Amino acid sequence: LAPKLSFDFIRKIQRNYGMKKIVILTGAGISAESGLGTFRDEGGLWAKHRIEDVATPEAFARDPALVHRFYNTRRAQAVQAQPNAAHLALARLEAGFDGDVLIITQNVDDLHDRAGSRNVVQMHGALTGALCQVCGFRWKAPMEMRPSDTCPACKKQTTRPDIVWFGEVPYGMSVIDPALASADIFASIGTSGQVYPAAAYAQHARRMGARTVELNLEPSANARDFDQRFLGPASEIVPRWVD
Ligand code: BJW
Repeated sequence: LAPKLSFDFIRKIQRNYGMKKIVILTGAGISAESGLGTFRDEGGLWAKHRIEDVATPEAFARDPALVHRFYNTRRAQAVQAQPNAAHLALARLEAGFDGDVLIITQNVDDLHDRAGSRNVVQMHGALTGALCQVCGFRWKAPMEMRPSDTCPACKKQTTRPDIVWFGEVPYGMSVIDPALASADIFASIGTSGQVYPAAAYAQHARRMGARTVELNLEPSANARDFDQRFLGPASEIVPRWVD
């Protein structure tokens, strides 16, 4: 369940400013070649569903069954999906790098985890998580969530997917902010740069001294914030960048 960083690692990135640090922001594009749809590309999720219907707290209050169906379908797709060469390359980078690698992912799938990356913040939550809207308890989501589900802790019918919707505060801010401030390299992979606060991270890291790199199919909305760019499918350009 998000966020899931070891306490040791948090201490390390906050204190060891002398170490080499790579911060990597990933978006839907890195999982596209694993068969998971992006949001804003042609035929993407937002072409089939209105944000106002499925990705806001108001939508969930209005029609929880519809929102659960949307996330149940995506949960089933994510379980079937496998990490691709880009996820695996980032896990290799973390294992072989003499310093810290932090992945901040906007993705709610668990493909970084399953690829073997250990230091991952899922800033927009996780399909594998369920959250009680009343007591804040979190647990592993069943494959099919329903409005009638009860919270294991408070027993109320107030459960929701553990996803960060528009208007909600993303997870992991207390880890992300110091990591950006002390990054030597900031890389952005497969994200359109249209959703904040993630869209501002490159600018923020660069102002704090990081070299910024974008890896994407096409330049993102915040393309001016990068010192360097590699264009192409993530499964090709990420392994090339890492190895
Ligand atoms: C490939 C590829 C391949 C394809 N290889 N690449 C006005 C101005 C500024 C901000 C706001 C504003 N009005 C409202 C806001 C805030 C709002 C926001 O940003 N709105 C904008 C739309 C304007 N943000 C929020 O509400 C956030 N919360 C917030 O700001 O809280 C305040 C706060 C912050 C910090 C501290 C204190 C307070 C919450 C945002 C929640 C986003 N939620 C979603 C849905 C839930 C998760 C889910 O269902 O999965 O998260 S929206 C959706 O967009 C999802 C994604 O994580 C997110 C980003 O999308 P992503 O990953 O970039 O995907 P795409 O499809 O856009 O792009 C894919 C890219 O991949 C493209 O570039 C392709 O080219 C590329 N690609 N195939 C490489 N094979």
